[in-house]
Amino acid sequence: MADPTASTVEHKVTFCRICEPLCGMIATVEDGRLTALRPDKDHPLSSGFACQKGIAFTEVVNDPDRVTAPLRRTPTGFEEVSWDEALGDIAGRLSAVLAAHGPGAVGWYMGNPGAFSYAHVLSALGFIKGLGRGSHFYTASSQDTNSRLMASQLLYGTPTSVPIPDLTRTDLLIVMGANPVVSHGSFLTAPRIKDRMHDIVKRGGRVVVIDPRRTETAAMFEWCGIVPDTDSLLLLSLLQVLFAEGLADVDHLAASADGVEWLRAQVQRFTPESTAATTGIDADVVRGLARDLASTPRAAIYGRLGTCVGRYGTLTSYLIDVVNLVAGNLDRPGGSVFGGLGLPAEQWVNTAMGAVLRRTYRRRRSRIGGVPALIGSEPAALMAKEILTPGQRQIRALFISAGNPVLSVPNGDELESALGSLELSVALDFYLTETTAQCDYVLPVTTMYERDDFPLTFQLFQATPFRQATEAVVAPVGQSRPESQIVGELIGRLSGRVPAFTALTAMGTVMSRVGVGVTARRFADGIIRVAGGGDRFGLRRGGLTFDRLTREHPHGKILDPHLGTGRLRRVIGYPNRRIQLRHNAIAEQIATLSGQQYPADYPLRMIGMRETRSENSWMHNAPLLMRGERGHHGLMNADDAAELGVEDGAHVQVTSPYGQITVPVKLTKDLTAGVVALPHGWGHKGTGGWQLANKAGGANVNQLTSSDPADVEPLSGMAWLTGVPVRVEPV
Ligand SMILES: Nc1nc2c(c(=O)[nH]1)N[C@H]1C(S)=C(S)[C@@H](COP(=O)(O)OP(=O)(O)OC[C@H]3O[C@@H](n4cnc5c(=O)[nH]c(N)nc54)[C@H](O)[C@@H]3O)O[C@H]1N2
Ligand SMILES: Nc1nc2c(c(=O)[nH]1)N[C@H]1C(S)=C(S)[C@@H](COP(=O)(O)OP(=O)(O)OC[C@H]3O[C@@H](n4cnc5c(=O)[nH]c(N)nc54)[C@H](O)[C@@H]3O)O[C@H]1N2
Ligand code: SF4
Ligand SMILES: [Mo]
Repeated sequence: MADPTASTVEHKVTFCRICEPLCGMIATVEDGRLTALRPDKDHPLSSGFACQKGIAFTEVVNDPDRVTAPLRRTPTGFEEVSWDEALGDIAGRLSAVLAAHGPGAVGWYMGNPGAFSYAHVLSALGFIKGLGRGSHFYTASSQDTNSRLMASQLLYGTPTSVPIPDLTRTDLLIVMGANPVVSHGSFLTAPRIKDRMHDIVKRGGRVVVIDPRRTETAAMFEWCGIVPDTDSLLLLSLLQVLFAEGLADVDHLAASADGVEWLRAQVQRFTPESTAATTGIDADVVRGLARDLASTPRAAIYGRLGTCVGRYGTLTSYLIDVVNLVAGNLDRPGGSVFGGLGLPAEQWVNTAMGAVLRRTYRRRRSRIGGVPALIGSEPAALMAKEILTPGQRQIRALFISAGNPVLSVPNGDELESALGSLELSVALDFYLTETTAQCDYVLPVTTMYERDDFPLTFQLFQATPFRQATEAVVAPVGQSRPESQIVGELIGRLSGRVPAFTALTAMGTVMSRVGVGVTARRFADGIIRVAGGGDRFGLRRGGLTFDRLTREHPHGKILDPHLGTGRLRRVIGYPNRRIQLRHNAIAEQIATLSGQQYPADYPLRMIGMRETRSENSWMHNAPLLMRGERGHHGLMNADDAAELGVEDGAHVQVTSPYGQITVPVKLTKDLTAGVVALPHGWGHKGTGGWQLANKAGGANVNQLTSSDPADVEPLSGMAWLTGVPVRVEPV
């Protein structure tokens, strides 16, 4: 007879969704509770690798500090309320705001983890856009990728065509402003990315890292130090050499791009000798790199966060692609190539989408600062001012899901106090953070292991074309609910008051309870089915569906050993299917490059720094990751420190024109002179409910960054997060 006290233990195949490689995981579930996570040896790409954060996620799921019931703020702290009460009050107050001020008074900020849940993205977007014209939508991408997307919009006519390095075939990888050994790769889904880079060297190739810091990646390969925020000049010099030395791939250029002569004229004056003093890179090194890029048949430059968040993010990203193009490495095996979903009629999809997105970009501007709205989202750096500045479209109600903008967006203090002035603020999160603790309601959401998933956002960036989907491995903890369900209930309650929602509910799409989740899943299933490898709704026998992926290919399925090339015409969104090099906006940016001045009393430059055991702001409450009394500290060049009388481990005051923090610094030789590296995501000052994180504390580096509209990158709305002028003083 079965022992009724015996526990059931299951091992469920799934994958991690903290960062972009999406490593395979095996979840141990005992009596319905997640008790352990270990790397999946049978995952075809991550093959037994997972990092410490992935393993530590059990502690997040079961965190005693986790919010597992709806919370309402009262003058004396948060109180638990029922879902019905919370949603009823939110819907009522939102309706009042809408009735009095219209959709322009409502905003939604979706943070980074949102991008890892297809249902979250689709429901948040559907909700805020469904409210009507004028509503405000923000994502973490204005602190992360918008400049990269903008460069694609200019070059290829659509922000969604973003090339990635053909990692598995390249023989020369130039990594600019990325630290994949710590970040595990970004805008690039490549499990075991460190091994993949070592493979390049093993097959006789090279990896060169251009970075102000000799990072964990640079230390393993070749390092070329650069002065922060000067990459555009380096890239212009690479182009100057490629043209001047006759190394440009003129046939490829003529066949695929318009504006080549214009480009040649733009770069002419940027000889390596003329830029060396500003970039800190010798002319010989630049010439060598240009020659290697042109003569190595399989070579690629790859830029990421460090090249996106300077004052010239769009220009730098644009120039990275242009160097790849001119050196003959764009859309070629081992070069910089375009992933894709393998949709039928791909080029028509891109043309149509490009036309719509370019039109939105031309027409929609932020109320404050007049910055164009790339991919329909506004610059989060301006969110506080949108809340605080009276007038039409002033934000009075704000939803924040999967984000901690008080720590992640420039001028955290300004945003924190702005949140307090809202008529309604609602967070969808499982922690009380520096941000969510300022909200009227905190609605508890499921973690990634409590929901099904298909990583829709990351399909385009896979170094090896691959599909994996998962079902939830445990039931929602406590009263938590998936975001899509919460949104569905709100839509149901707003029906009759918001026209689009009334239509949706009337159409028979049951937009209450699980309705939105089901609709989103149908959409994801539809994408899987029409995309490469899909069953094309029955036309292709044995092809993939969402269900078939989870049931028959739980460890995922490689679709192709390599990315496709020769795809340029299909990924371009311009009707003439050619790359457009010539843009007045680019010429204007190039013209301002040499004239940049820094205020004299801020002689140093601040850069960011990601840490192996952090994920932005939100994994500082997991004991496994905080072992060894971990805390916040910056890095300083040892010679700079000696000059200022700063000792190793000492606390220093860092001051920028925008704010001031105090932080301990370690001294290092592995940093370009004049540079201070400060990790973001710290500054847990006790307002949140994560006790271990609060104990670790730290400073909010985004007190040093600017939320002035004049400091937002004008083409893409990107926040300016690197190369910020600072002064350091011992305390
Ligand atoms: N462990 C860990 N992994 C993460 C995260 C995390 O917080 N922790 N965050 C995730 C997220 S949200 C993202 S977007 C990705 C980011 O992924 P990456 O871009 O690979 O990671 P970063 O560490 O931000 O790398 C940026 C690099 O640019 C350098 N840099 C700064 N300024 C400049 C400059 O002006 N020029 C050049 N050439 N380099 C510069 C920095 O020194 C740094 O090494 O990482 C993801 N993965
Ligand atoms: N100075 C400086 N600032 C930066 C950066 C930098 O390099 N330097 N990097 C920028 C970058 S690249 C990024 S992406 C942003 C990140 O900025 P944000 O996305 O605003 O903040 P995170 O710290 O990632 O916080 C994520 C929040 O989501 C919650 N969460 C986790 N999983 C889920 C989920 O499944 N659902 C929901 N609803 N909530 C969830 C966590 O509890 C946490 O509160 O920071 C940016 N800010
Ligand atoms: S590298 Fe990223 S995806 Fe892989 S286990 Fe670590 S956190 Fe998860
Ligand atoms: Mo990011």
